[in-house]
Amino acid sequence: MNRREFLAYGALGGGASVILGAAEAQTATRTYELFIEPADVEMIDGTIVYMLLFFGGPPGVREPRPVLRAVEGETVVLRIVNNAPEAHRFQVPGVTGATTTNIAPGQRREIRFTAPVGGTYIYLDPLQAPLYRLVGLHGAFIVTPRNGLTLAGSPTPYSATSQTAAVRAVFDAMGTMPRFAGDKWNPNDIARDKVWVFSQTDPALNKRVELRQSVDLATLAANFKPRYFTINGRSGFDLDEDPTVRISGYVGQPTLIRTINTGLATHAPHIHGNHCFELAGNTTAGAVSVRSNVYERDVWMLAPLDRKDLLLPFEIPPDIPREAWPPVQEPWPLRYVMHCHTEMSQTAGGGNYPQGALCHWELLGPQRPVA
Ligand SMILES: [Cu+2]
Repeated sequence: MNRREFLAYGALGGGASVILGAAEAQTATRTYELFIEPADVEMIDGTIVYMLLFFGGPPGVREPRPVLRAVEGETVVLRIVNNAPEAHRFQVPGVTGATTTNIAPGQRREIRFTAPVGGTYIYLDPLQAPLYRLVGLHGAFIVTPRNGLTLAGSPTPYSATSQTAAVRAVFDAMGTMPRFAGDKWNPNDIARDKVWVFSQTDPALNKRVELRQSVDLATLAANFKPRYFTINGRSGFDLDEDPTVRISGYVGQPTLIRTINTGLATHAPHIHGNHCFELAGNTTAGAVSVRSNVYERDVWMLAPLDRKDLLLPFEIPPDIPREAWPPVQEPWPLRYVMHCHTEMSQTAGGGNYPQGALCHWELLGPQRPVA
């Protein structure tokens, strides 16, 4: 082990969702460096937990759990260095070529693969699954479509070849129908494209890995007792102002939320104030599955390794009577909770509520100010 990084709570996740790889236009390649390393991570209650994390980003950048982004068809070059004391692997499930064999301690590996169709993917260490993924070796891989426009010209997060009529109808409705007056979804506005990686941590399991004790994979799930439930590595009060998680905007600014569950517990996120449109999920083989029937979700199920993309429409909250809109006595912004209906996930350290996986979104005003 070269060294062990200490991650104070405030240092986690900031800005990670805006990292773009070093794009070389002529060759259409995108290069990232990933370092697999131990870290001492401070949880919301001050407890220090041993984790194994991916650090990195474009060459020279070093963020914990970086969000990797690429455009469909680009060649993605990953330079992976294992600075952990045991062997690890890298994989993007469902993406051809995005996998390594064992990388021994101190070794580096370079892989190249073609970015698949637009959508949300997970990268992780598949070795001794689910062990190393639970101990922290996971992250999000986001692919932007080369052509994401609908037939009517509305931008979407999905490649024209994988769009469904139902998903096209949602994006064509934004900014067009009275119910969704305002803007189209904007793929170039990073504030309208959120990545929420839900994960769970059992410090006792991490401790066993730190001490290099054996873990019985057959009984791991039965013995897994998560005490921390995080989104992008944070929980509770620390999520309140996390720029990668917080959603803020005016009525008429639809926002994509890419939700991922890298843990072992099933989540059931619930957003108050608006219903979300469930746009896409994943097949069991890991491919992107764009929905042919788009449901309005109050709560959506997020099983282990699920990825689900939801569109928060930023419509006028339907529980406010139109005669009372816009409110004059309520101060702006109007804030609505996002919590998870798997109740234990709302706690930290064995019961501290509400210090788990919950946050809010906010309406800054009835419409975007004219620039
Ligand atoms: Cu609820």
